[in-house]
Amino acid sequence: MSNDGEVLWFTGLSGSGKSTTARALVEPLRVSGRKVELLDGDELRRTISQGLGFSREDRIKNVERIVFLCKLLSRNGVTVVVSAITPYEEMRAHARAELPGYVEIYVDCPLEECERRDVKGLYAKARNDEIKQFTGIGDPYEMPDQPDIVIRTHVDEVESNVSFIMDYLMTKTGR
Ligand code: GGZ
Repeated sequence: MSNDGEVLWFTGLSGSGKSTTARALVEPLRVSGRKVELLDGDELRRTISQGLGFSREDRIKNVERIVFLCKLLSRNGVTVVVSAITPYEEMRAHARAELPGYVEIYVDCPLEECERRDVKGLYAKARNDEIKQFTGIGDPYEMPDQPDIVIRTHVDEVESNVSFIMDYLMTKTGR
């Protein structure tokens, strides 16, 4: 039997609530006895993916690097929580194929709601053409084909989404 840690991979639009939910999940995962590492797309782009842009090619490179890190961590029993837009099905298929503990969590939030929140003002910039290839505006977000979990951040609270994910893991892994 594999002792790989789970890789809880949050995918969704910018501003959909991926990072908020991912951060809130860390503590309950630790309480359940897991060693946990959080990999946030935004932070990784300032470190291991510094210099990469948002072309299809660069996004794929970015995600490949994250998958590589996940592999190292998860095969040593660490549960990894990833928050990255991961907009293309091809990338998610790669992550799924490479990572035995991969659990895909689609953070479902309508574009209009993400744009209304516009926490960092990026949607406004994208609408003004100041940011090209912004996901959902000038670049596609392909809806996940086969997510393991779907959460709806415009309908449900963070705590209830976190409980839902913990219940899923309990059913699947017994802890
Ligand atoms: C999408 C962009 C872009 C463009 C800058 N498209 O919401 P944020 O601000 O804090 O997180 C987003 C982050 C996306 O990085 P990822 O590594 O998650 O993307 S991917 O999986 O597609 O490689 C957003 C910001 O960077 N950002 N320009 N053009 N998001």
